[in-house]
Amino acid sequence: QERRRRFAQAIDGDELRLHYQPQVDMASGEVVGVEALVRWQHPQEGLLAPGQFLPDIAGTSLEVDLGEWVLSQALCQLQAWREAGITLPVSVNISPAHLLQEAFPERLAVLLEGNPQVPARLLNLEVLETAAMHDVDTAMAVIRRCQTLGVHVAIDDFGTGFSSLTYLRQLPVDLIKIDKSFVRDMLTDPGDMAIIESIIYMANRFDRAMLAEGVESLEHARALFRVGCTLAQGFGIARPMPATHVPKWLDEWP
Ligand code: G
Ligand code: G
Ligand code: NA
Ligand code: MN
Repeated sequence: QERRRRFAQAIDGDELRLHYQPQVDMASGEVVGVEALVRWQHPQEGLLAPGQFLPDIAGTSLEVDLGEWVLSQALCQLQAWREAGITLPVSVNISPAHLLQEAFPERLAVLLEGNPQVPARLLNLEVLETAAMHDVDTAMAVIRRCQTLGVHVAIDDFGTGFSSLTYLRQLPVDLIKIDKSFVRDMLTDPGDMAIIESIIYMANRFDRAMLAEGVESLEHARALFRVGCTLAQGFGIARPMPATHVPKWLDEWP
């Protein structure tokens, strides 16, 4: 497919960018990290969001190539920020193709060794609940081996996979990200609020940290705080931004 060939060129031709969206603790005001989100700076079509190209490469080896690029780029950025005196954990989205690859932890180890000044604990892998569901045993083994390297693992879009309870028990993740679809309507839809409260209850029972995504307003932030979720990410806190904007944002953040 033409689109795929073009994307392969984009990886090699330096057309991909990472934007970073802050994650904060509303209780302490602390910035706990940033999530790396890929963009394609297309020479003709402009800055493309993942939704405009990820579907084209889903299930192909390009997904693995993209993941490699994102990981090494994020590690370079971690190193650059540390050299600038900024110690900031970075979360990276890992595609199902990577999570279900038994060789992935070794590959990750090599990438980490390539950046010896970056402590592994500053890297956080976000895996999709739905990806883990395809093959729980492999996902579990891969997650554990990544954690052995020192990296943290979060389960992304939590609650959208319909088997949340079982997977929460089996997957040894450090952080649960409450999907933004539940957060969006939590103020008006009692069903969504009930799901959020249930996720928080479960996360506490299983002793996992949790973060709400899609926090767009102060009202959302307050409501989440009230039900016991203090970690948050969303347009109401900050939009994803280029790495060059992050130091200024950190300076201005309360
Ligand atoms: O940034 P945006 O809201 O457009 O992202 C849309 C989707 O693309 C999200 O579900 C996000 O998880 C995914 N995404 C963003 N960056 C990456 C990436 O580097 N790798 C993978 N696999 N998915 C990503
Ligand atoms: O699937 P994932 O959780 O990785 O999705 C991250 C995506 O969500 C990013 O592409 C980001 O642009 C988007 N996003 C981040 N904050 C908000 C928000 O407050 N509202 C909405 N609608 N999308 C958000
Ligand atoms: Na994510
Ligand atoms: Mn998500």
